[in-house]
Amino acid sequence: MRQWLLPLALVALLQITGCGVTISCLLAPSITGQPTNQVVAVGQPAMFAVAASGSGTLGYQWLKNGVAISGATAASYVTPVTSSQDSGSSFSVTVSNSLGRLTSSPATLTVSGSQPGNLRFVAPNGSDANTGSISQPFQTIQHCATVVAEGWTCEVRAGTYRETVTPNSGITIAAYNLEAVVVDGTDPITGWTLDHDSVYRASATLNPDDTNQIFVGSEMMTEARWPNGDDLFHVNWALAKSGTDSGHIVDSKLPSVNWTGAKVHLWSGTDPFGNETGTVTASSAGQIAINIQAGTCPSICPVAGGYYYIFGILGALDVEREWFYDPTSTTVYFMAPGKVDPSTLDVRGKRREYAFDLSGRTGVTIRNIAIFGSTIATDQSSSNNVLDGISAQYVSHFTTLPTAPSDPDGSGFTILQVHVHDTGIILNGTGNILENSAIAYSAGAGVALEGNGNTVRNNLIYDIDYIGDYASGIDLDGDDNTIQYNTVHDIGRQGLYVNAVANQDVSYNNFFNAMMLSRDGAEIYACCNQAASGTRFHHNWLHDTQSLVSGPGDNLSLAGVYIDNGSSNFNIDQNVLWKNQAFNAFINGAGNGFPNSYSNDIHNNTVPDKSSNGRIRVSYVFNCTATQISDNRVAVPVEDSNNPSACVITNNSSNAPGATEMSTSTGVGCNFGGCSSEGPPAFQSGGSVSSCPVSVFAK
Ligand SMILES: [Ca+2]
Repeated sequence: MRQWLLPLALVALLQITGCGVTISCLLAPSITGQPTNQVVAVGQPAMFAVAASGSGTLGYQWLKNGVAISGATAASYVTPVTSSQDSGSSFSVTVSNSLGRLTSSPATLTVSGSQPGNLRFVAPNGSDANTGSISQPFQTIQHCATVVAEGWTCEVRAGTYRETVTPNSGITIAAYNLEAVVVDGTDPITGWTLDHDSVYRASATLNPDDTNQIFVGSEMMTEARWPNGDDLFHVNWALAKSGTDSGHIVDSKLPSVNWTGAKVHLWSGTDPFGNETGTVTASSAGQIAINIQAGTCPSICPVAGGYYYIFGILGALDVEREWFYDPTSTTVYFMAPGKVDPSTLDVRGKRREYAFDLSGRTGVTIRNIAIFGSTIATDQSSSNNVLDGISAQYVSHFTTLPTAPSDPDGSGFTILQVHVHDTGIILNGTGNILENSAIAYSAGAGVALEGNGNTVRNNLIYDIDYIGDYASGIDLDGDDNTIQYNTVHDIGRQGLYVNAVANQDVSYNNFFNAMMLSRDGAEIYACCNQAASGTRFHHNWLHDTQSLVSGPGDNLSLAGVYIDNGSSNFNIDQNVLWKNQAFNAFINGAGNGFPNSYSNDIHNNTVPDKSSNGRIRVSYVFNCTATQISDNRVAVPVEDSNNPSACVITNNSSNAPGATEMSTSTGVGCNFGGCSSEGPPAFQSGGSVSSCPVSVFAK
């Protein structure tokens, strides 16, 4: 597994506090992430990790085939180099504190029979004219990946590789011996000269569109903007004032800059369930004229009280970390951190969209490789590829939400769909697997799950959809997909956007902190007029949905799961939902001309949430007789409102069965360093809800 898990696992341990500073909540150990099976080549080490929580200092003891391993007493364990005799061994770990001890599920080590004859090596100091042996390595991954045949492996040595790899089918590309390998989509920017004040300029050809990013080391810098601020989610918004309309923003705080030609980003309207962008066409004191996409008012629309910022103009470049790119003169302007000469820093611009392009490829495995400022693509003809142990940061970036060329459903909200399907890790085709990977920082999706029969398992996906459209932690298109054991958190809008509804298994995931830059949505959101078949959301944790700042539309749904506008036939059971701002589960039957919804079944979930807003709500289902809300363990009554016919709402109370299959041995979410989160509170005897979270839920 991954070298970076070691420090992250230690950090995760420090973060597990359960009840903050209170001392009344003493928790026995529990395992929030089980060790997973590992496959390594002969002669390589393997790494096993566990995520656990509990009060005080946790003790660990790893076991091989049930026998304690001397010295293996941390949250993760790296084996000695493996031989074929190790294949089939079972590894588990006992976790203990003063209140108890328990042993994890076993994980199996498989040692694959790769022999030196079908290995080739790549190293930054190699040459593509070499033979590819370990002492005469190639220099580029691309060269290795196109000269070896099916069944061969490219072993990549430590270093940074600036390329887009389009490999042969059937090969494996892996970090040799868990060395730190980065495939980087950025190139250095050099040749800086002082332009004015502390702003330097350099000649560089970046992209002519809205996808440019500038980095210093691993930190993303900020495209010049007003008001100043560089947090992708806790945005420093300006507030549009009285007089603002669909063609103007009025704000006496606007600095006296000629904003003509700048871009504007808005989170504004009566129900702003998406953000919008536009261009500034004229500028005067306290006012700008803007050109925004038509058709979204009043829901998503420039209005007084709406949030906005202006960006993409040199006149806005006035603080450290800000940059501006002029595509006409191919010049980058930059005020570096500390106002230093950028020549003294590692300044880089994004130049490549993909680290790996597996379009049309079959049977490629990419393992234990980090990617930066780029992502991995597949297409409709990609099949049976495996992405394992990928650590990806800044996968996709864009800043504008243009009108889409087509509007198939005629809703006029095509700005919501910008880059929903072609950003993040793009898993298209069939039979592909993304597992044991961490994906962070995407303006669009974290994973765009476009094809059929693909699997997304045991991944950590966070800081996604900072553009605030319908891109999601996981965008679910195509059918027959499996989404299990993922932790998905801190998302501009929904954690999971359900766009295809046949035979989807969404289970054992931990979704939280969705809807940070949006309204009227949920951790899991299905819309509109979707008729599901064989699709089940079960054994998930769905919690802590909230908009980061209040405003118009803030009283609408910010739910755990939300079946919206005429969608039908979803099965939602054995989930635990809590601390979602408005409704833990919500069926909104019909609206906006959509047909009636029917046959949604929400049963045997546990909702340990005392807030009156934490109820399960069923509204506007015009024929509700086939809708069932039953056996849910809830602290507040189910809301049955505006349903002209009776819904089947039975046995929901603090003494109902609830999620009977969620117990202390149930693993939820991913299971490596960084995956731990606070668990749900618990119902207590008598039906009250504890004020303390517990790491796993037990009735
Ligand atoms: Ca600025």
